[in-house]
Parts: sequence; structure tokens; C-alpha cells
Amino acid sequence: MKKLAILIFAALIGFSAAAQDAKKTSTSSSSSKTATTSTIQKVVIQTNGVCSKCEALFKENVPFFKGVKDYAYDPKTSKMTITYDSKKTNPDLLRQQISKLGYNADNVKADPAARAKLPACCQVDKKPGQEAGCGHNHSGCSGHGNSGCGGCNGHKH
Ligand SMILES: [Cu+2]
Repeated sequence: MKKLAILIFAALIGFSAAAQDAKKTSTSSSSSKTATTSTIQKVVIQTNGVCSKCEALFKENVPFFKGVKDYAYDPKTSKMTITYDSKKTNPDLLRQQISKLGYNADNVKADPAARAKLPACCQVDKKPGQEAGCGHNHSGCSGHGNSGCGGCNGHKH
């Protein structure tokens, strides 16, 4: 019985040592890989997000797209800066994924079904130079004569 226990103990030590070895070799090989050929790239994608809800939706999704390492969004220009691993994704794929969220991405138009599900305020097309600012969602930005989200900025409901 004692022998068996020792045997199991020895097996456990052997196993954990082997596991540690495997860990070591995998980390060292991957770090040497990134040192030689960097696959990390950056792309700026023009979207048509209009408000803080759009921004929040992007933030909840884009950083989790496959291969995305870093993500930044400028609400004023609706531009996204995505740092990605070119081995896992590419700008065309990223644009497709943004389209599936319901937004235009450069020349890729928003998926109409996804766009239809967005809050009304987010479906408003931002005019060039317009400030984003429909954070207060009354679903009629375009309903009272003001053109788009820009017109909602000044008055508080
Ligand atoms: Cu929005």
C-alpha cells in the first residue's frame, strides 16, 4: 500500500514536471516567433457610428473579434483603429464583422438585418463633420425637424 502511494506520488511529480517543460518550450518558441516575424498589424476603419450606444456596442464586440489585439474608437470621426494579428484575421474580415453589427465599414455596407435591430438613434446617418451626441435616447432624433443626431445635441429632454 505504501509502495503504491509512493508510486502515485512519483507519477504526479513526473507529470507536473513534464507539464512545466511543455509550458516552457511553448512560451519560448512563441516569443522567438514574434521576434522574428511580427504579424501584428494596424488598420483604421471608417464606420458610421453616431452615438455613445454605438460606441458601447463596438466596445462590447470588436475587441473580441478573432485576432484583435487592441481597439480604439474615436466618436468624433467614427473611426476605429484596430490592432490585429494578421495570422488570425485581416481587414476585410474585420469589415465584414463590423457590417454584421449593423454598421458600415469603409466600403463594406452595413448588414441591413443587423442595422434594423439597432436603436433608432443609431440608425441615423451622421453627416460629415457632425458631432456624435445622441447618448440620450429619445427615439425620434429625426422626428422633430432636426437633421439627425447633430440636432439633438443642444436641447435636453
Ligand atoms: Cu448609436
